[in-house]
Amino acid sequence: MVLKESQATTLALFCKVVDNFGDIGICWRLARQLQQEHGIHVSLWVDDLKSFQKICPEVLLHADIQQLDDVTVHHWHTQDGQFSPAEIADIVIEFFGCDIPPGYIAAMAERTPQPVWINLEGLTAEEWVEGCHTLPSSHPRLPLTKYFFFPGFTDKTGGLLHESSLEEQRRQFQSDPTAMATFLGRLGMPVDEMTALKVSLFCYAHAPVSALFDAWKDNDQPVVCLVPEGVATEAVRAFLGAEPRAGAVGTSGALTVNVIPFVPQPDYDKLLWACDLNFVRGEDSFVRAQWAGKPFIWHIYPQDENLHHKKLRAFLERYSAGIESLSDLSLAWNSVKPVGVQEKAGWCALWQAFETAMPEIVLHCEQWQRQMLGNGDLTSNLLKFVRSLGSADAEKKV
Ligand code: TRH
Repeated sequence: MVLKESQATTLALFCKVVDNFGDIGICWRLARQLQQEHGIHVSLWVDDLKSFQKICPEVLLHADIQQLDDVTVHHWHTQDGQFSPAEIADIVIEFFGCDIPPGYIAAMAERTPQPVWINLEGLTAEEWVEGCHTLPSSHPRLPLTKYFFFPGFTDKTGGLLHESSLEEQRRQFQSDPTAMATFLGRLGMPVDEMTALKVSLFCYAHAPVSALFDAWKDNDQPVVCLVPEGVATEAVRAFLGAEPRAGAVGTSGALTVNVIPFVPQPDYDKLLWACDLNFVRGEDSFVRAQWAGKPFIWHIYPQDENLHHKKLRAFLERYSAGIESLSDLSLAWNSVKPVGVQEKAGWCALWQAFETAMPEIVLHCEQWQRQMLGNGDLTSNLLKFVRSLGSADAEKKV
């Protein structure tokens, strides 16, 4: 890839929102970081503006093209369309094997110099990733090569998304109890509950939420569970005996459940930072919880033939550092080691063991963060890789 000195590097990022918001959550983060920290002109192509708007309320639903945080956002609503080589970016990223429009690919082949084409894959802790990271794949018909880029937890992978100012922002927020209380208060959490164990809950609908609620009701110290609207609706409705709309709140025994609004993405980080324990899911909230420096429990996205069980075990093998109660609760939460719904004693025991280990887990979180930061951040690693493919000219530009 030879880039002209006089022009800024351009990058097109294609994102198909398969389900939920995770895919656009990751791509939006990546797009902003490329633009803000590396001065790259990013065009983000996304097929589902409604999902995008959930995490970024500034998104206009009916705009074909819009400018958001200096990123050009294209509503990608068709596979048709012709492109000229001049319209093709220097770097083209398809997220998770989404099909780039054939007209765009044809123009990529005609462009001189050719763009660097990357398929950004999903995150997994499995070992095979290290062998596949950065592997090339030739296009069956056109003179184009696509490279597979894997995020991951080791220095033989692309690492994790992490903005350069994230640590500083988190530390500032967490060292300011008033800011944290004001933030939680804005979400609807009463001031007199600030001393309770604060838990945020983000999971898929099949998580055993009611079983955990039952265990929390009997907890020694009060637990406040903050649930964004639209999450775990059945269990929350059953607990509250009312519609789980933002603002709804109910208490039973030691447990208070507060339904909070689904917040914009930057506020979600603050929610993770402000809570003592976070239940997260999928990929993006899972990674953000690792940067929050607080204990977390991951609900993994379910896959056919229980493939996700393998992925969960692979992560726990790397992460849990022999803290048994952390693995046990994680496996039960994902029904890998099922605890019967009625087995309240089982859930109470799992929870109590985990709660006791929380101080140890907090220390472990810090150590894990340092280890992950040692792998570099995904955006910088990706650009380093692009540079390694390019000429000396390209090196100066990226
Ligand atoms: O939405 P998800 O379930 O996404 C998943 C994963 O990306 C998974 O890998 C993918 O294959 C699957 O979708 C189809 O969970 P995830 O990844 O945590 O993304 C949620 C996003 O929503 C994340 O960017 C954080 C954001 N969010 C907010 O902005 N505000 C909120 O209040 C909440 C709860 C989340």
